[in-house]
Amino acid sequence: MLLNTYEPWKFAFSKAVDFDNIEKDSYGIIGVPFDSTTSYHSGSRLGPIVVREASYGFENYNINFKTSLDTTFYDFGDVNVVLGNCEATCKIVEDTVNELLDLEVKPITIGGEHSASIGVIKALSDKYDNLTVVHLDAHRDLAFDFIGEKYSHATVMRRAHEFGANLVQIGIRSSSAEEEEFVKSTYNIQTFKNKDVHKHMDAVEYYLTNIDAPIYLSIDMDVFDPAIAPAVGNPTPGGLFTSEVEDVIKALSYKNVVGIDVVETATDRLGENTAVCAAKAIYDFLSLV
Ligand SMILES: [Mn+2]
Repeated sequence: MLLNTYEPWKFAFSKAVDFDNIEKDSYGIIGVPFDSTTSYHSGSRLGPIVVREASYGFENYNINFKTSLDTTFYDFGDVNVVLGNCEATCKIVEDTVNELLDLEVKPITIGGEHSASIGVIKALSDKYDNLTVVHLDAHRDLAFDFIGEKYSHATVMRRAHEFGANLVQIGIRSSSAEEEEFVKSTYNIQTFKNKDVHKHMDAVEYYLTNIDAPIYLSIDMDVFDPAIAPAVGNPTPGGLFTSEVEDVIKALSYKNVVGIDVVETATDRLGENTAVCAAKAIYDFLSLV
């Protein structure tokens, strides 16, 4: 082959996009290069670039799961975000995801800050009754508003809950008193804290396997321990190991997963740990479905 086909701005193994012949029931990657409400470590607007580039480190055969990545998926590029305007960006993401759903393509979103998920979850909760969001994160992201803003990386799951989604929060190890009160006042938020995962992974898998609803998987990269994935908006010690996140993805691969996102990778360095782990989560999911 004389032509160089390495295309680092598209996720590795993705199929060339031909809008007249998009395969139904496939997956579609979109990037959301946005980080305007970040409160601590900024830089996740570069997540889509570094995560795609990191995807070229993996083999087509996935030895952990004894399977090859043969699922049809596309990389549609990045949405046009409105830097400085989270609400407008969420609306653009929602409209873009609705276009994917019209094509019968399930969204895989690469952030960007976690607010990238708001528009995706809005579109999916409009389409599916009883959507359940499986949310891997160090934080609950259940604040009603954050510094006066309703559309923020810290309010994502509160908006999702308002849209009618059930929540399963996994890896939690940081929260406010108000968020804990809110969780107690509702019936449809299930919590597995970081130590629940470390000590009782079988209980987590059992719970996930018994969900009888369309599932959306949202992975904030800060769910990993900072020793594994340090370049995130809010690093928090005591996080999950790579193998634990693999187990969650494996358990969900038997279910009706209607979309996923991997957000909060905040680095400008190619080959950085966090970007590699984020790309691996997407690669593992696509290998299993
Ligand atoms: Mn978080």
